[in-house]
Amino acid sequence: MTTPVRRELTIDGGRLDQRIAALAEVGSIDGGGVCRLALSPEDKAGRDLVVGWMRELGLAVSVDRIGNVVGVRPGRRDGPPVMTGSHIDTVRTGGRYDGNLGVLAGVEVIETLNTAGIETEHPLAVAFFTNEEGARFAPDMMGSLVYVGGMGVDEALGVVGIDGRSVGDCLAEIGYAGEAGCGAPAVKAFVELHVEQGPVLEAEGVVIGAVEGVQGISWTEYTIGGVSNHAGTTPMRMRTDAGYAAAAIACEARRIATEFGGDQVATVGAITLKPNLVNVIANHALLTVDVRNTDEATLQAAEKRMADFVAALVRDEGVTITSRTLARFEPVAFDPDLVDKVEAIAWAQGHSVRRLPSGAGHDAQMLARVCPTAMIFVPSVGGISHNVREYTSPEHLQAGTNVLLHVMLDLAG
Ligand code: HGY
Ligand code: MN
Ligand code: MN
Repeated sequence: MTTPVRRELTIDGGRLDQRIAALAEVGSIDGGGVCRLALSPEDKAGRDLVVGWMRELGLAVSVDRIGNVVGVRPGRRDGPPVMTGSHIDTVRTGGRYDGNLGVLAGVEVIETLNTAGIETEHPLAVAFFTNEEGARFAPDMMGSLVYVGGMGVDEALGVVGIDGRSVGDCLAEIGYAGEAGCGAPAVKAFVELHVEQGPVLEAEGVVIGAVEGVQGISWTEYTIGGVSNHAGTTPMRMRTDAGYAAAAIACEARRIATEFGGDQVATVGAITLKPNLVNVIANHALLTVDVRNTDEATLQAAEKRMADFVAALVRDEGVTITSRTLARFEPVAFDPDLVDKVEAIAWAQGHSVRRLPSGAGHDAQMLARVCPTAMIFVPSVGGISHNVREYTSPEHLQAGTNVLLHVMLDLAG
């Protein structure tokens, strides 16, 4: 069957690329990547740039108490907008597309409609949510979680990050401690465009991902206490080695993923030792474990396996270990009708399309709690992300943004 490619409104890919490049200049790091940790001066500069574009396009911009920014374009009638968006904060070694594409594609959709003089029945909105990454302040998707009422705004403002500063202080410092209550405006539907950040679409030569949901996420921080001692004189039987315990947990995380197989992933991304010296047995370790699975029961089994391992480590090594949950979100399924719509519109535009779950967390998984929500993926070259080498071709950026345009038009009437 030939695919019906309709003559239809298309976005301006060059303009989108220019905005992506301009935003990537803010907090740019070697290799073409970006470092704009949430609520940093670089995050502020990025926010100011995007808010400027929103205002130039005539959007009514509001900032809420956790710093979420929403730009609304009126429709023929009032009421909840059809919203798109994502995040512009990045990890320390971020790429220029993670989150940024979703926000700038939304801006491009608005400019395309303005230029074409198209008015929609329902209002449209473009948002960027505070601290999606969670790399500096846990949990991730913090701003959108507060937006949907999953976390109290005062609780979020009180969170202290990895550098000892609070969300509230840093938000005020960058001038984005807004007045608007969180969760306004209510949303009619939410569609987020994002790079896949994994290898699936590229491996299959597919251009558009109709994302069916997001896997469950579990982040735990372990604080390990040992006894510092001389690396040369202390017999092995007399050691209480926090460094060994941290390494053992990292190896168990890998064993769990290997033995569970399937979608199970496990990562120890951060380890710090004290006194962190070549000839001193560590008396302190701080590490994080990130485990994820598309299935909640399996994710819980992985968590229990790790908890049992840690208990045995305390018994056998004599170390003390305390744990703190940094983030815990169950798997989320997106709205089936909206996923169908994404798939149908991608197909009608002549793109190859396949359904898949998201391995990464996204703001959409939070908006799914309050309105029909879906995501559109475009391929990541080499499946690389959270890495300066993150790359998606201009053709694929354009394809994804055109699908977003028409999904939003379809929803907004
Ligand atoms: O961790 C994640 O999946 C997302 O990048 N915050
Ligand atoms: Mn992201
Ligand atoms: Mn990310």
